[in-house]
Amino acid sequence: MNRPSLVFALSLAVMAAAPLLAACGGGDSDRRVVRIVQADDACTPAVIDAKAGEKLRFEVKNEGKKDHEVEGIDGTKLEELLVPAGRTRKINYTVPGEEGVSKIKCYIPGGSSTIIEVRISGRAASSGDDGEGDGGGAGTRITDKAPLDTIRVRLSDYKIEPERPAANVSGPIKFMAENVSPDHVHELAVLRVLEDGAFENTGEIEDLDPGASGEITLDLPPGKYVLACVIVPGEAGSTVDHYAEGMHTEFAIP
Ligand SMILES: [Cu+2]
Repeated sequence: MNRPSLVFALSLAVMAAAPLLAACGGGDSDRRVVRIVQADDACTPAVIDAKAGEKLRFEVKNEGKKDHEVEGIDGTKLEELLVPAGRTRKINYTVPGEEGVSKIKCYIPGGSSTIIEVRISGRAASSGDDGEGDGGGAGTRITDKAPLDTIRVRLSDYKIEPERPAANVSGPIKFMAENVSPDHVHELAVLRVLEDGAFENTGEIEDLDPGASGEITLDLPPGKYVLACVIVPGEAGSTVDHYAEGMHTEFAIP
């Protein structure tokens, strides 16, 4: 997976571009711009070197034909960001203050994925903290409206079983997921199937430990959906791709 020469070349490209981009960045001018390019088979770079406490601005360019997402995993505080095919979106990220590795998952829901490692070294000479990212994101159908229907979903190794294959109505639907696995973390992603077959990730109950439960209410229009666990190798201690192992099932909103 590691291709040092490619990563090095991309790092040079980022360094060359940073001053130009920073010059018109207004309040974000103190952030180092890091470009992430999404293709339908993988994202690059696979490794980003950063200083502890450094302020970054990811410019995520989707050069593929399918919608992609990026999100922090295993404790990385980077909210989900949906990048539609052909678009570029930006999100700010402040590197943790200690040495180590932060992981960012770059993926097509139900498709290819890349775990990008942010390798953190030393300390950056920086001051202040303007908080987390400013990007929009996936999961924008999360609502606090009162649910009109509730669906219980059982997560196991490696199956995803809703109590019914469809909701009774459209609108705010509450999903209650229980991970009955004795030893694996699972999650529930509610993916809306778009006309071209791509997925919109409407919301997720993330990283449920063995035996844990969680819930989320999503305001869902009628249509075809897929309930899935999108944990990939390298995420949450997993060595397998949960979607590929069978953790997806069709669901419908009437
Ligand atoms: Cu899973």
